Amino acid sequence: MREHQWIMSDKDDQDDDTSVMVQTRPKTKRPPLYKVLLLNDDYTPMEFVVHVLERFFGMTHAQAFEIMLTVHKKGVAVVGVFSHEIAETKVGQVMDFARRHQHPLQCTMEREE
Ligand code: TYC
Repeated sequence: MREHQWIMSDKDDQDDDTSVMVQTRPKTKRPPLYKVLLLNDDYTPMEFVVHVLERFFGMTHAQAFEIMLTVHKKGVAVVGVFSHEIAETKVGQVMDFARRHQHPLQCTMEREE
């Protein structure tokens, strides 16, 4: 139904002005999604990153290890895609957990195209 369009005919227009009322699209726009990104650094232990991915992103040990290695080699990886509120919560949880353990691990979010 996203492509549906209509133009209200004059006889259905209740007010007495002469403007043309045009509804171009039904209002069904989905909210934007946000990628949560994990960044590499030289100091955070690999096992800590694996633990973060298991704990906050529900990954298995094998999945977490694979993503951790991708970040280690490429510098950054998407670890999940969420609504704005959930993405903010995940970033906060990771940053807080890393800070409490005195690791410089960085986690950010980015709006999806
Ligand atoms: N590069 C880190 C090391 O060699 C490991 C690491 C991986 C750090 C992923 C951060 O997001 C990260 N200990």
